[in-house]
Amino acid sequence: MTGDRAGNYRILHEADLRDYLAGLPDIRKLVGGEPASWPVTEVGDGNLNLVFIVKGARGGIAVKQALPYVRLVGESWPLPLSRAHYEYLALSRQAQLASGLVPAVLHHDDKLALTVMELLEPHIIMRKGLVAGTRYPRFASDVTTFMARTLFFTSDLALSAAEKKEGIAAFAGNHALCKITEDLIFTDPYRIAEQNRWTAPYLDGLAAALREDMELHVAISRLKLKFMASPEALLHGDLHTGSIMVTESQTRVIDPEFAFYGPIGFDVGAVLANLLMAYFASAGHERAPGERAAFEAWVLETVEQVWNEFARKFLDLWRGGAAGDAYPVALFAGEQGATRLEAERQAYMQRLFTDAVGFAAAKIIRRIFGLAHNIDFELIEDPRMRATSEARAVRLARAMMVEAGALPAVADITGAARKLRNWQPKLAAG
Ligand code: SR1
Ligand code: MG
Repeated sequence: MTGDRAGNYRILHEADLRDYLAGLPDIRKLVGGEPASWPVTEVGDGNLNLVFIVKGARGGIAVKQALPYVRLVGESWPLPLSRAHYEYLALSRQAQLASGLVPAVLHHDDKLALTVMELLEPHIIMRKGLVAGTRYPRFASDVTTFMARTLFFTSDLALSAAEKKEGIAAFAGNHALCKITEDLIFTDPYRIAEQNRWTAPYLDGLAAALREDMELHVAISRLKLKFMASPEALLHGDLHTGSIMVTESQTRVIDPEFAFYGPIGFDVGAVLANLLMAYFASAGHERAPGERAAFEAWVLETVEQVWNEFARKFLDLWRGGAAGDAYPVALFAGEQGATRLEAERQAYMQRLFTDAVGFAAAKIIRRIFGLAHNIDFELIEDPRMRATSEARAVRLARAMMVEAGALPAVADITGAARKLRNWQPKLAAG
């Protein structure tokens, strides 16, 4: 049963929430002390939901409640509460598959579209750390473990056909969240859409060029079709650096409310895109030339590690005795079979790489011309500098989307990014 159909939903304000939580014996014990003394603070800065932090004598918790509309836009844009149900389902599956890399769920209420989770402290949203120029030594290893395990073990390489189809069915109702992605990532940035925005007037010419670029329109439409029609594995669905909380020694992937069965490259591409945006935005955050060079080098190294480590871990799982109904063992017997299957694995990974690069490009372009932007660029105060960083990112993104053949390996992408670091785009006059 999902929140939409269940009734009894109400938006909880601080005092209501305190009373509600006080009525949950396990939560009350965990937080500790008298509920009347618990500070409850709404801290959500995402686009969709309410997020509260509640602290008590013994500990703290985080509480997420879905609103019946898009927070960023308001009540004029209704959105199903059922997304909280899919997020809970995804978090539960991810906890089984990638233990320790997602927050522990302590309580879920479908009717209130509310989930109580462990409080991640002193973790911060990774995007904020990247803006500050902080390096995260565990990140590449943790995020690739998360992706390799959640994507491999929910794919046809690991599941029977029946299990896989039941998985697809369990998430099929999350189509309103998919529709957000289909519109905001794969359609709107390439047409006149009311909610689009960009760093005007500097990027006016680039925005207009995007609307005329038929090669790009074909490429983005192919990617959209792949997103809509390739239920390869259970995706996180919104795996940007705002959906990851970090310390220098820990990584937690949060917020899988966009989860559904889709193309594996979409999650991998999201991580690559957000690192590349952090790289291009970095020039706009430096106070002295070269000040962030070590950080920028780390970001590009991390881009390479994310792809290489993901591919290695995914392949290891596959080689380690995949029990899924795809590639039946009986068809690959003997030395010849083993050799042919290994060649097939390599071809599969090359295809995943091409998908990931295309999706990464789409994710960069949407953050510069679509509705939802990110603080990597938004916090660059000087609009001309911001537009310069954004134009560099768009130049790489276009090449990634329509000239994929010229960038066949991850080192080609990072090499191209490095070359664009000081490129001076022609901007419209301010
Ligand atoms: C209207 S929601 C805008 C964006 O916020 C989420 O984080 C997703 O990325 C979505 O596209
Ligand atoms: Mg989110």
